[in-house]
Amino acid sequence: MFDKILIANRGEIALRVIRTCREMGIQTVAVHSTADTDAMHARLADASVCIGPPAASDSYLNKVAILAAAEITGADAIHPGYGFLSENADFAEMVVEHGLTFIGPTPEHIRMMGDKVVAKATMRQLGVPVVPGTEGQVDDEVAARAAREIGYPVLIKAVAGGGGRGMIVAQDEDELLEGLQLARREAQAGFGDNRVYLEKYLRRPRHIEIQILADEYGHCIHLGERDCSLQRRHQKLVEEAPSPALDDAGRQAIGERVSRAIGDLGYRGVGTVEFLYEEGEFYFIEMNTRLQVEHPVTEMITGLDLVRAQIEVAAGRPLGMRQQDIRFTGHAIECRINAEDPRTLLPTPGTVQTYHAPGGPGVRVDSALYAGAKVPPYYDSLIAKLIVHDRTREDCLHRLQRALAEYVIAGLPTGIPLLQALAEDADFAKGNYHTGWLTEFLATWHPPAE
Ligand code: MV4
Repeated sequence: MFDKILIANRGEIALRVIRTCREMGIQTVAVHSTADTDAMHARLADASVCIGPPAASDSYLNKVAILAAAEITGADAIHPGYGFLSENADFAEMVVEHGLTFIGPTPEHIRMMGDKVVAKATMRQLGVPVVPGTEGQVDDEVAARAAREIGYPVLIKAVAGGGGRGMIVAQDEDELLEGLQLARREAQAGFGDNRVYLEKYLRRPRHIEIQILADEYGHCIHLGERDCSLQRRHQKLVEEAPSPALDDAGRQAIGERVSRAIGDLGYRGVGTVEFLYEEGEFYFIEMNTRLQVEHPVTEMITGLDLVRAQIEVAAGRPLGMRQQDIRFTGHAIECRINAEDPRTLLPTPGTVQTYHAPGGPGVRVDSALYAGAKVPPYYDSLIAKLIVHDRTREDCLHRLQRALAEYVIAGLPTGIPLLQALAEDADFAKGNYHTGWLTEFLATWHPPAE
């Protein structure tokens, strides 16, 4: 097992990793920018190294500075958290070349899943259902022919895109030809790669993702799904497990397909296989090769520690459990608390004046906040995750309402009022929502007066 792990991240996820390392008896090294000198992750780690100025490109994305920090402190592995360098195959490669372990999949698997077209073709060959569409990039003529076959509306996607960037819907051939031009221009400007492909456009899908865990000996298990349909501009706001749209048989069917495919790939680590789900059908869209923000909902219903599992398989240990050992218990919901205006999505950085986190049965808070903490303007606006667990979805919602009402974060505006409105919404209570639902909700919602 590793003696010392460097965490190449900040905020709540850096704390999350430090906590598991401490339980495993592994020393931790934090890295921080000059804006994060007093940040909780830098204080909580056994050692901490300043790696550069505030801008992420100079600090948390600075590969050389992070490797130097690992070298100086004698770390033997690097945990990338999520975001930043977590899905950067070049960084993973550099880590390995320096004789360290990257706590994640191999650079080859990261690279494979980073190319959305390769990812989709690979998954299709492995028997995972994908959205009908073109095999790869298309010119105008091939696109027009393919679109007639697929049926309009179609969606134009950038090969190098992902996360919803660079997608254009076309209702007919005129819109298609126009959209292809625009999509190529945007893809070239955004990703330096103008290739685009087509898919059948699903109008009101849910976003359901399957959590997998694999060791390097070809064993792979699934840990059920998370329903992440409550998002806006591709920013998830609420995630839950199990999905209100799935039953046990449906879960088992897709879970087995996915875990067989990922096992066949020889993938090692945790991963998330993302699907659109509409009218009882799953359609693969992407695979994330990192630990995700919403991993705690899976931890709550399985009782597992996914960071511990990541560290163990990265150290070359075989999985300590089989699929039949996994039991799903109760229901979990995660709310992302952002320091941003929920209407404009503009960040609202500042200093936390008063802080009181909820607690009690079935309540978990993952956050690096404290009274007096500064929320710098340079990074993601996620400042806390509130996760609640209870026996049924209905009880879980009541617990969520109770916990949100307890939460005090004074000094800067947060998304808590919006989350309270969602937790009391009748459609949400029924589980009746899809990926367009939150945008529709926000069109009529107004923040309560102070
Ligand atoms: C789609 C789609 C409809 N049809 N693909 C957005 C993020 C990217 N990973 C895939 N996305 C979508 N792909 C087809 N063929 C609708 C979306 C989409 C979406 C997906 C998941 C969660 C939220 C979303 C919000 C808008 C659009």
